Amino acid sequence: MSAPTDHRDLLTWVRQVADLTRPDRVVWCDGSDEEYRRLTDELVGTGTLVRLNPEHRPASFWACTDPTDVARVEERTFICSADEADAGPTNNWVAPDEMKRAMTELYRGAMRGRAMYVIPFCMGPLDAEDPKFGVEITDSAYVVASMRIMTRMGGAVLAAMGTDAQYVRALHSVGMPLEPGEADVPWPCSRTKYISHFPESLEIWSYGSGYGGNSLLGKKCYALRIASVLARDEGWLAEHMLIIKVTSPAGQVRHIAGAFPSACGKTNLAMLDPVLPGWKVETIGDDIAWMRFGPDGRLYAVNPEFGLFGVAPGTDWTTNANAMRTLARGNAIFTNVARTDDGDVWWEGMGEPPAHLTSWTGEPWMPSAGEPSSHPNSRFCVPIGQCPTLAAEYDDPRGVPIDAILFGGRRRTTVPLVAEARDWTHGVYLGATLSSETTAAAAGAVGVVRRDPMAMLPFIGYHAGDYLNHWISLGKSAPDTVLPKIFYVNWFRRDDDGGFLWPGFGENIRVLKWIIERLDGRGAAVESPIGLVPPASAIDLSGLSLPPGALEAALAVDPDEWRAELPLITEWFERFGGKLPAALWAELDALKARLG
Ligand code: SAT
Ligand code: MN
Repeated sequence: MSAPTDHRDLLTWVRQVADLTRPDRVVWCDGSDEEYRRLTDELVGTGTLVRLNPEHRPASFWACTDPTDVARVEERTFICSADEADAGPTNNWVAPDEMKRAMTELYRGAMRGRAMYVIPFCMGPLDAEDPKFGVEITDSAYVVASMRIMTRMGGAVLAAMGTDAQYVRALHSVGMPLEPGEADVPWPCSRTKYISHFPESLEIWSYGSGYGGNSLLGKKCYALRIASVLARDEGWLAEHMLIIKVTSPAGQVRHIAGAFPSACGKTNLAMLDPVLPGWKVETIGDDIAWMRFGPDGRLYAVNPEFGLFGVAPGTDWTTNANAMRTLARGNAIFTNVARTDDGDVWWEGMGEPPAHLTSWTGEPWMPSAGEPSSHPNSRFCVPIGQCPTLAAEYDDPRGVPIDAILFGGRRRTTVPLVAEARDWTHGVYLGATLSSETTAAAAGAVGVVRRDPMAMLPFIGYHAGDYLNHWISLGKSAPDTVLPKIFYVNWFRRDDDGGFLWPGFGENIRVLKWIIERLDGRGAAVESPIGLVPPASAIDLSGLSLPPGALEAALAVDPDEWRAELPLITEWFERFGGKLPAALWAELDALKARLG
């Protein structure tokens, strides 16, 4: 196919990659329906996708990965800045030359026997003042089909790039060339994996994995790791945050952004179905927020993505009806969930399991099986445009003005349901010390408490100390009265028997209502050592009956539990050496003094 662009640099790069990787053919992706049909037909042919029953799941597909390729691989993720100090203590680092030398050998001939797809894409609306372009080259048609759901991609993007637009070069190979006559497997991938970022030259090199977070390079690799570096240099924020629009019964509109680690309920909160009468929550984003200061000094947020890549297990009509409605409209790719005998999907959390399923590993499965039918990090990938609660402002390149920022983690103890920061710097401190139990979204142990600053630990593309400094310094560009107010939330606190103290999901509107009352200067709050906490009477419980004392226990700030956190926070801050902002040490000292 002749190249449909006169972009010199792009043409040169595509030729260089093809010369190195030796694909059978080069395909420039136009993003059309016809192309999507062709690619998904091919993927059905190779067994990567199984077409689901259109009566249940119109135009939707089921995929199962290789059982070793199910999540992000943080151990194999590298920030290859020129200077090691710029990657900092929380990232793996290899010198860019060395990494490129090693990966060039891996890429040599890596696409033999396969097609090489060129995907022009744009993160955020194409009509933005400064559209953020990328081009992903991949040998995976699954990646092309998924990128079509997750990003604005294809011919219109290539046209908008003209002959010289700047773009991020994102190179991906599953690392499994095919010898002549060799049959493909449904999920090609390599045992060797690298997810490498070159922030200075705006490049991403990914090798060996087909799993979303490792292969859909517009998402975590570009929109967080590379974009966080651009944001540092250009004075904005690229964050792992959902964005919602909340309208009160009186018609007052507020916008809230919220950072939570992977698999901690961001998609559910982004589509919250409020239980309180008259309240409305609309969705703008469920995973990534790009935030810039507007001419009025306020912080405006845009969702750079075009689709949802949500955790399937636990998603159901009771927990997230709007996700279920979004999926019911079809056009979805489900990965690593179970399939029913009549061509629907099923996962844990959907109520009673059918008598028989095909599990995510492709085996027959029955409810008596000792193992879940779906992988705990199984995902649905679906266009966000199908979400019934999508806000009209979703597509607005100016974004929405953020009134409040939530930082949240998954903690069984210690952290109360909600607390308000005293000011911006204290809020940055709360974000910097955010902690959460690890989940199946990344390879490794699950349930271990780790610090996860702003839920960005695996996604900060530079030194985490510099990142926290960036947050502190942005707070100086506007008075506290126009900056978003910062809150810390924990939906996951447990009682002594291990039960959740707070019901979560649609009931979380009760917490959002208190937060909004605080924005308005109303809403009761009491001082605690860690911030302003509502008395139980300040949370609207109308229509909800909780066990006696449960809300009080969910809101409790126990000085002993917090004293036990102090050495952990100190140890965490010490990892940053001289780069931790002095203002954050001062916040820790003040907390120590308050705890006595
Ligand atoms: O796998 S992704 O990185 O895309 C999702 C997540 O872990 O947040
Ligand atoms: Mn995420």
